[in-house]
Amino acid sequence: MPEEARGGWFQRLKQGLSRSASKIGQGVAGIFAGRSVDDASLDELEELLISADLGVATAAALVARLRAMRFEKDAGAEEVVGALADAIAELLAPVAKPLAIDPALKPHTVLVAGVNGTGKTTTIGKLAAQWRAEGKTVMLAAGDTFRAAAVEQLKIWGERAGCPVIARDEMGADAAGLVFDAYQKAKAEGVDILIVDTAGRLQNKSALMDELKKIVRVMRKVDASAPHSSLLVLDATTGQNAHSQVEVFREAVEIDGLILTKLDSSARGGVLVALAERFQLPVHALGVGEGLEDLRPFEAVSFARLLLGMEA
Ligand SMILES: Nc1nc2c(ncn2[C@@H]2O[C@H](COP(=O)(O)OP(=O)(O)O)[C@@H](O)[C@H]2O)c(=O)[nH]1
Ligand SMILES: [Mg+2]
Repeated sequence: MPEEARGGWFQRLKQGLSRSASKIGQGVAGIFAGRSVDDASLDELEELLISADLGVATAAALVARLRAMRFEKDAGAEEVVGALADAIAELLAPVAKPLAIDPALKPHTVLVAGVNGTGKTTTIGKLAAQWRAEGKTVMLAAGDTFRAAAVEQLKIWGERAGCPVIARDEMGADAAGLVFDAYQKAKAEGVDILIVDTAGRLQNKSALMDELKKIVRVMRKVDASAPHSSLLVLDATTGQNAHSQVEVFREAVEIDGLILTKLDSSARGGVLVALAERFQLPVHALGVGEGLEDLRPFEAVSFARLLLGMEA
């Protein structure tokens, strides 16, 4: 990756995490100013982490790690932040896994689920563009059939990325039927990757979940192991509601990885740490903007450091 592109990426991530970073950074500085690292100060640190979206269980687990460490008598905020960054990076490392595509599958199918507005369609566009740049053939299925704008948006991304978009013109068309047709077509054409966009409206949860289940069922008629990747897209500015989104979608689909978006805009980065600790689902990538290049693999160490206001 060119240094400039890296710089741009980290700059945007850093900017997006700056609210969390200053909250935690200043909080730690305040707690440990002129005080030693002891039970009372670590209790305060635990409270601070909870208030920074890390959640009760995750904050307790992280602080337990620090309690087990021996800090020097004169250790201050800097040592605590360093130790905390290490503990967070260690917690995040097992979930930092890029999305793996099986080249033997033609197509490898990727189902993309999530609440409306979290960034599913945008993420699909970015993934398609990246895979196209690697020389893979990609097809998109416009499974969000309820809004004309959603189909249009996917078509625009398809054009940008250079891949066909399978869509139906009538609104409210049967999404599962469309996905089935797209899958057959992708298979017949030997396409490398089929990405399936889905609807995410939550006003009728059971209808939404039924539709997702139906999409999975028809995909399994083509290949019993499909969908080969089921991604849940979460908006990182959401906060604690992300937890219930994971739970709700997992009832319908076997989610096997997360993508977090909007890490460039006042993201609640602590939520990602809490999700990692609680669900241990792979975090494949982070979105830091609306452009084709703004999706990158998730890196545990740099994320932990930026979250605490340290240099990446
Ligand atoms: N700042 C920012 N905006 C994003 C990101 N990803 C998506 N968006 C924007 O969020 C809005 C909803 O995205 P969309 O892909 O339509 O969400 P969907 O309803 O889940 O398909 C759009 O305005 C996108 O441009 C991101 O990583 N950063
Ligand atoms: Mg969409």
